Amino acid sequence: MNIDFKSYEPKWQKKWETANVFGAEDNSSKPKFYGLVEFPYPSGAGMHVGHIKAYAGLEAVSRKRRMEGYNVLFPIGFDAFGLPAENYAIKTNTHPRVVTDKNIAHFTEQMKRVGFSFDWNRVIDTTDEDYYKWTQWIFLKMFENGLVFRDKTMVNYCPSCKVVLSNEDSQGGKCDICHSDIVQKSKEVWYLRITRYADKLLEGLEEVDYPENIKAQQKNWIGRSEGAFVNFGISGNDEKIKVYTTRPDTLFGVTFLVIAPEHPLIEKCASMIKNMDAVNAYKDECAKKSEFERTQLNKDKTGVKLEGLTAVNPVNGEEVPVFIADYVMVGYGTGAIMAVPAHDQRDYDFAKKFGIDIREVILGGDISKEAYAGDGEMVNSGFLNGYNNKKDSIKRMIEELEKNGTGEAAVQYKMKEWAFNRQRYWGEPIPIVHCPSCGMVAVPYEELPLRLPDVENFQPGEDGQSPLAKIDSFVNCKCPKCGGDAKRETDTMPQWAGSSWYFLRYIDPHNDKALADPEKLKYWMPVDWYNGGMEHVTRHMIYSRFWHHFLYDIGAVPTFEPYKKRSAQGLILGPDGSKMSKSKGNVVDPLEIVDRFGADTLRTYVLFMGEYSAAIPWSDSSLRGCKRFLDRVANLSESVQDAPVSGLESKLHKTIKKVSDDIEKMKYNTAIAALMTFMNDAEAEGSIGKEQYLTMLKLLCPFAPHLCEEIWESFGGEGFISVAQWPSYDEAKLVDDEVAIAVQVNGKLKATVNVPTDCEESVAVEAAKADEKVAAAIEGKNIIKTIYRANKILSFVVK
Ligand code: ANZ
Ligand code: ZN
Repeated sequence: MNIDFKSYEPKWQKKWETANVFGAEDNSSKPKFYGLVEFPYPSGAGMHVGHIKAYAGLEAVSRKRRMEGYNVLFPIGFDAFGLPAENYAIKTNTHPRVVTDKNIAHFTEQMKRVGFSFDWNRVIDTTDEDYYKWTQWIFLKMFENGLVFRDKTMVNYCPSCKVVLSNEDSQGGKCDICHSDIVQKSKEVWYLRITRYADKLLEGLEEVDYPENIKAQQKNWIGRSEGAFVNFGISGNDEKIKVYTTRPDTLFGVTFLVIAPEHPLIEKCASMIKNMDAVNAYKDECAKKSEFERTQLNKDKTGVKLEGLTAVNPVNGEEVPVFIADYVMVGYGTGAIMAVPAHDQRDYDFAKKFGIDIREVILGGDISKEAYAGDGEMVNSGFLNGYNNKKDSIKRMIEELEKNGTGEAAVQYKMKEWAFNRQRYWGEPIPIVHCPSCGMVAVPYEELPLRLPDVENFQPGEDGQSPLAKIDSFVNCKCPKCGGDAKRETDTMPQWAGSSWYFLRYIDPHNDKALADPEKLKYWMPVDWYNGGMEHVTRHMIYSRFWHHFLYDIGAVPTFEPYKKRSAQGLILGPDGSKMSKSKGNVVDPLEIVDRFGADTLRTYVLFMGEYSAAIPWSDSSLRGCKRFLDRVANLSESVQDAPVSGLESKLHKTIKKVSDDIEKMKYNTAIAALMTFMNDAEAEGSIGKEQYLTMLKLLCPFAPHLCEEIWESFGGEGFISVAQWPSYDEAKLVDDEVAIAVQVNGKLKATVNVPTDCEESVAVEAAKADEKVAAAIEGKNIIKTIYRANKILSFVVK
């Protein structure tokens, strides 16, 4: 048996490609399976072993599905717009197109050398104009449907990358790309109105099969909150302060208001505020803090009272002071809160520090010690006195506010609108024209794709302008509506645009009439199983679900949810147990492993190393163990005989069941372990039947397909083992092998009964009592003694 993987691995990769073994069929009567893995960003560094693990999981499932008779779509592509290619282009003065093509070619070669069963006819590249034409098309549909807007706001700006970042890309106050500190900057930017889909994003979670932790993360990210807006008047002025509260029932307990330091009311009421210097100094201080710092619960409370300004409580006419404080965020709710120190800990800490009244309106706590957030009887609360649960009192209070026109029920979301822009070159141009007389005008659909122009200099402009702004021939254009002189938008779309719909394009990657043919979409959608990283749960996963819900609403896709099932792989850590990183020098290069041990060993190892969803350190010795296992499987071909080996029959059927079940549960490690055990058993027997051996190879094929093809061929197997029929097991053979034992009653042989080999006494006794003759012999008598010798005899002494 040839065990030189260097000769047979490339051979089978070529054969698979020539015979198009893994091509998905569009018009098939077979049941379909659409397995999706997160397409890579083709970085200059090439593939990481993490990619291999991320893809090897659904690779095994997809291969099993093909063998089970499914028409499988298991595609791959490249998410290739983005900063690294552009930064590299700036550094080396090479066009990002050139860099990207080179990286894609490198990734492709690497993935092919691992033998993944991707359908290479359907590869997509988000930077391809035939692809981004449709990304722009979706953007224009959203524009048409009022989901796109521009707004001047404070944005997260990375001074080092010179880009405006979404909240998702600047979590913890750090730039996701270069990790520098984010500063707040006022800028007019593009937004997608994702909050309009917040409820649908929540509803959709009810119908999908995602792990609970993923659902919970998405729910938290969306952060639906039910409460009320309440309008406070300002004494001596017509202005109002609108607050958002989840506890309108505590309105009688309000002893001050707090507005965010950036709240526009400060400018509006500047003439009334007597301590503007102190106010401005505080504002400057806040601008330096990240949102993350500001929202830490137990941080020391700071703030400044707006001298000269008092607010009027709409339920009792009471005048209360107004503060600015950084624990109130301008971007959430209305940027203003009614403070109820007796029942909110942040307000409590603030009131203690600034010597403000703490007024109890719900009994049950000890407000001399801390705020009480629980339920209880309402006191000091006018018409709410005597109410004793918050559900009823909130309802009653909202009725009152709505009746008086001083407030209303409201729902807020933590999720903010999606800042949809980058001021860089290597992205999809936003297809909008600014016309002095018509305003913002969509580029006509028939003019898509709006191509990225060629530029010489990729350096971003100062003040966060895109390099596109420097290209007059791109910028100057005619208005599509009135024909007058107009200017093109020069922002490009963010990294997350192209990946928000890519799974749809795989279904029909070359269509130039639609993003995909509706019939094909109907056949293939939804994605049956999507595997990826936990880091994408609240960004890519939410964005793409949002786009999909929108496309569903305009009738462009046939399913509401894009992904039926989602799973996540765990990281591969460096051999030292820390995260793999270049700086630590603990990165394992997958291609080096392929060269030294073979693709099959690498594939088997990344799935064998431990629980799939866990973070596991790389281990060379365990890798070698996988190599030895595969070599022994190959060597076992020397011990093959025609007839099945009876001692292996039951074991084989148990292995079929175990491997089949475990792959479905992503318990790849125990599936591979079961195959190892079976191989040990076969070695111990000294021989294995040909059919038994080939069955074992079929089970191993999803993990180590090259070796299995090679052996299959040498045994004259028909076609490719990669599409041979997946083995099924015989229930009857799952039971342990049986032996016949003699059953005596008071020394007389009454029967021989079949019991499992080596079974315990209690099992043998049950089996014996079930026999008619034995039952008759002991009927109505007491068993005073049983003597049992496993696999031989069971003897009852009765009286
Ligand atoms: C009065 C009150 C009394 C509140 C009480 C809570 C308890 P979620 O669940 O997160 O929506 N809040 C509102 N806007 C805020 C902002 N921009 N920055 C910081 N805090 C803000 O919580 C909403 C609650 O958080 C609101 O309800 C408000 O405080 C505060 F016993 O109003 B509450
Ligand atoms: Zn015009």
